[in-house]
Amino acid sequence: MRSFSRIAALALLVASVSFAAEAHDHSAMMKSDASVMSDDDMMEPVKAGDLVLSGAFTRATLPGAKVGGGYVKITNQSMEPDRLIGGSSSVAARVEVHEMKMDGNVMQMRRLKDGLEVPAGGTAELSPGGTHLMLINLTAPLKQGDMVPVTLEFAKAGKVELQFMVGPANATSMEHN
Ligand SMILES: [Cu+2]
Repeated sequence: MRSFSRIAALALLVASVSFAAEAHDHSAMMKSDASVMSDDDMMEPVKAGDLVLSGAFTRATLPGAKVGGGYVKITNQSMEPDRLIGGSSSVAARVEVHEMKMDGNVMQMRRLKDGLEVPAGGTAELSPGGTHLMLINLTAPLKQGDMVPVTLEFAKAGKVELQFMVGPANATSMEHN
């Protein structure tokens, strides 16, 4: 009886140790992979006329943050160029198209008044550190795992609503490289 309980206790100890090790490995993996989202998180590409929009994502924001970024890849299957001229969202007062530009030694962003061209048969990519959508005056923090509806407006294709997946604050891409 005594040896049985000792074996049972040992088995329990081994089980809990291996569980802890597994939990630890898992959290380490989650941490190192936090900036890249898995294929499971990716939205299906959205077709709008001759445009295909894919990999739409935004990033989690801290409470009180006024702005968030929006990133998406736009492919134009037409022989004519189109132009992303703006957008709107229920989670922000305004949505603008911004570019990053060096001003002396300082990287600044500013609104592209004429929007962003999507070349004929080509691609325009909005990405962190580059041209992006700016969600201005957020109505609430963007929470990781949520979906945010954003309507993009194109000169030719018109208005297209799509869902942006909210990734981690440091997400760099939703595309699997
Ligand atoms: Cu911006």
